[in-house]
Amino acid sequence: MDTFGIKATLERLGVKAENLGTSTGGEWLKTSGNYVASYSPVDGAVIGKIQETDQESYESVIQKAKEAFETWRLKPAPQRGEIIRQIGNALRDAKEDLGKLVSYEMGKSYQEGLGEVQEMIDICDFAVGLSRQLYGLTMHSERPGHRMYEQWHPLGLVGIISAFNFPVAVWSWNSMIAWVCGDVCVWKPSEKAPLSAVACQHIVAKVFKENGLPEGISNLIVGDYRVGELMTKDKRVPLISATGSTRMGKIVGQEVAARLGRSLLELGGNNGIIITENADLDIAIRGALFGAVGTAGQRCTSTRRLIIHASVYETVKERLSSAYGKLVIGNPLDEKNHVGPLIDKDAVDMYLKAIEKVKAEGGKEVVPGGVLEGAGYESGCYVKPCIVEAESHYEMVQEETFAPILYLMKYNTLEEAIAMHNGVPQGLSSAIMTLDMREAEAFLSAAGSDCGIANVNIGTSGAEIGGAFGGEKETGGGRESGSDSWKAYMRRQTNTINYSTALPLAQGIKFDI
Ligand code: UN1
Repeated sequence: MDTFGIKATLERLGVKAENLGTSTGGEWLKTSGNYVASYSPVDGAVIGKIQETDQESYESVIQKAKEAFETWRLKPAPQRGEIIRQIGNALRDAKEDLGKLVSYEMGKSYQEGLGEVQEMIDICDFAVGLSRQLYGLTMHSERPGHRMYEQWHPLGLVGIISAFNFPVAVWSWNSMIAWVCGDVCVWKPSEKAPLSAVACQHIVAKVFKENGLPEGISNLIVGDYRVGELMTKDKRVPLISATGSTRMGKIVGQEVAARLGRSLLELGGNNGIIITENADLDIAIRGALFGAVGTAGQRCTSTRRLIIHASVYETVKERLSSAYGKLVIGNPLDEKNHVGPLIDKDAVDMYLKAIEKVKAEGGKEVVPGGVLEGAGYESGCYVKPCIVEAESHYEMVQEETFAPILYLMKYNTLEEAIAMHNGVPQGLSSAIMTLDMREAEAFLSAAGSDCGIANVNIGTSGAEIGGAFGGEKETGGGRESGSDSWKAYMRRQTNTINYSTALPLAQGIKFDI
């Protein structure tokens, strides 16, 4: 089916009916792997097939990447930044097409597909500036005639494991930063959205080629966890940056730790908003609505819990229910629709089971869920965003269900609200809705939110790339994207230089013969 001109889009992006999935840049390797289909949750159609990476082709990729690192690491960082500037421009040219493919392969609205590509463009701009700002400190030596400073050197091969929900942006946060840092990247995208990765690889490979750069700076490998495992267990890959479920992160983290490699983990969230009696309710409702139903609840920053002051609880419940009543669910490429499908039928099953379980635990459906059927919903992946009144200790409320299920809870004191808010295993994003300065500052204080992201009067999702992105506890502790997250992609070297004619030892130690 040619939904909204998707055929022409695929052609322009170089995505075919059958694609190789293993690439070192402009070169694509044939493997002994199976061809696996990528289905669109929008209409259930096969978008294209892709051949999985095998052990042998993985080895070729790693060899090429190692060779490329030898030259790429010596290119001055601002010159590496110039390449990223060109990639940013290539992404600007491809924005509509890539946004549409992301929307079609993943199921998010076209607006959000465009937003995802914009996030890639933004990180390119950030990385270009960063390429002249990879600063180290200078220190005062305790020894006369000595100088101390630190340098940041490229680390080597960076393995990137990304999830289906942001199939391209999260890769770009990692790769653009890693590239200006002088690293080379090996990307294993989600097996649920591999064609968006193929399109990205074509875009960046062209820029590297036009600049006469070698194969191996941008590499792609495709497959399920077994392909990821080749990388996580591989000593030649000093850093693995993995985004996805806490379950996956625990496995990856342990495999990488077993070889004392570095991992950067950005895992599940169970993000809450506290709505106090001093909230601007217009903003609170809009923030909660987008946070809960945007991307059909499939962002790691999606709002899953509302912790509402008793005095405004009923009003929030009513206003939110009425807003849910106006949501239009359907083909995400059609801009009149607010909510698209879940990624696949397994996700639909998990959504249904979560609703059943929370009801069994005592949860009360305020806006009932369910799977949509009939014309336009043939893929079987469209579900109704739902709202459930629940209690913080319920097992389901403690878990991240990657679907549009929103739990409402009531509180009386801010202390109680913060305790409830922090009383889950995850710690990614959080928000408070209040016009009271004391409440806002208490939420942001050391005794407030325990998350990596804490907002005031905006929702939990939709972070800008300029900040460090990630969270605590079972969210994994890693930080990607802006601020000084780049440090994870480099190795720090402390240098002490003696320009005197003596050789004094540190700590005043005497050692004369
Ligand atoms: C994710 O869901 O893994 O903050 C990333 C946001 C987006 C990124 C989400 N900028 O919602």
